[in-house]
Amino acid sequence: MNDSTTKPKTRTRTRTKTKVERPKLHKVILINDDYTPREFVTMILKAEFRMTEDQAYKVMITAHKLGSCVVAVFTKDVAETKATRATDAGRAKGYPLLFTTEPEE
Ligand code: TYC
Repeated sequence: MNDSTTKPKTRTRTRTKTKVERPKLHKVILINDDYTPREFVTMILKAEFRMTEDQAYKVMITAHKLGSCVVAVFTKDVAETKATRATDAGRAKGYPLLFTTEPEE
């Protein structure tokens, strides 16, 4: 008696399932401070985040009153680049204006 008579032949097949996950979006958050002029914050929001005067003013005043405000959501790279550019624009004028980022739930 040999192996072929005693053992049922089985084969394992491997299937690859490709899973595409949506990249997590990241929030850009505007942080309030006591020194940056309101008009400057509004101007930066318009320039860097393509907001209208109305939208920019609402975001600025929300951060002013509550301490922070979500500006917009982007892919990680775009959020970080925009937050850095906007923060640097304030620093160039000597303001402590700060934009941070955090991943969405
Ligand atoms: N609090 C600032 C002022 O009274 C204005 C301001 C608003 C600054 C929002 C930063 O994220 C900010 N001049």
